[in-house]
Amino acid sequence: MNKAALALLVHGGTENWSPERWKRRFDEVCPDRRVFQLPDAEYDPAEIHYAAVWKPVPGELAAFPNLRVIFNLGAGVDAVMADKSLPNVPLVRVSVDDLTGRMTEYVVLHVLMHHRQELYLRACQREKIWAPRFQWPAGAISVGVMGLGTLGADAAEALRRLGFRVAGWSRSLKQIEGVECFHGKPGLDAFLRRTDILVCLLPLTVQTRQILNRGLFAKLGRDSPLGAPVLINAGRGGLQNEADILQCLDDGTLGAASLDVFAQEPLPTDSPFWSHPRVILTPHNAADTDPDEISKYVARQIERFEAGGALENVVDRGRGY
Ligand code: NDP
Ligand code: OXD
Repeated sequence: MNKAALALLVHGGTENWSPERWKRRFDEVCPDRRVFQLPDAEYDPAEIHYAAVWKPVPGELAAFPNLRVIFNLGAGVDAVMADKSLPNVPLVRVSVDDLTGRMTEYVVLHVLMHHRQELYLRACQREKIWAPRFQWPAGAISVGVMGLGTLGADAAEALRRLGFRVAGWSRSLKQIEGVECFHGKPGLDAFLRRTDILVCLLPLTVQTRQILNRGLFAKLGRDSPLGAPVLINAGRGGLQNEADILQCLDDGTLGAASLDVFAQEPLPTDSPFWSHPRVILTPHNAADTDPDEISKYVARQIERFEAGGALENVVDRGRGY
């Protein structure tokens, strides 16, 4: 007999989010379960007990009267939480080593790009100029990671191993060996003061929306060999005030930025970020969700749940992440 059915609602459009690819994967990892790829599938809403989603359209999930669990196919749940009619069932997010490793690669890559003066060196190469500048050691740079959850804590550890002076900021107090931990509003200013490269891996919530703004950038450390502080944001575009970033880059409040996420994605072609000489831009691919890994993760969680076990990585709806 078939087990309870799963609905797949994937919107987004990029190659990695091909609904057909997810459908094939879920059919493989849930062979005894019917998997309906919406909106096209013929199905009875009452038989849907599980939904696996990416950027579902508000109202879509409310159509399933017997829904038991929603699985968000990424780590950040801001798009799901924006649905005012979201059914009151557990919402599970992604927290897996595969995604964490990818994000740590992105963070290390971009911290090193700025630390090792890659923008300057690439410009020299384009102009055929042989002009090495003094290169300071990693220990001369203080990196501050906003968000010390699954992703931030791992990135902080990797940066510490490379020799950077690493601090982190979170809502609740953390203890990570070799990482100076700050927390809450009272800890924010001290965290920013000692930070030369700011890495943002916060979730987008009511509390964190536009937290990356001029007021915050003005509090960052200015005494490092970098000359001016650097911003790296791989959290969400809604965390940043984009007009402030551009103005701060132009007036020297910020020296450079690596941005993976934007308020509007895809980034419109007329955005000044595309051609800004001190912006390194990536198209929201800091840490791709791998359908092979994540479909297995969801299938495992469903099996455990049906056997009476607890779901993992359930979102706290009150906190919003
Ligand atoms: P977690 O939920 O594990 O961690 C979130 C961290 O942020 C926690 O340390 C939390 O504090 C902290 N935090 C949340 N709200 C506040 C606040 N108001 N003040 C201070 N700290 C706060 O999330 P992940 O690490 O798994 O993911 C983080 C985000 O990364 C996702 O929400 C998503 O937006 C983004 N992401 C981006 C990707 C990309 O490709 N660009 C890919 C994957 C994720 P505490 O520990 O005290 O709860
Ligand atoms: C995620 C993402 O949240 O891909 O996992 O942005």
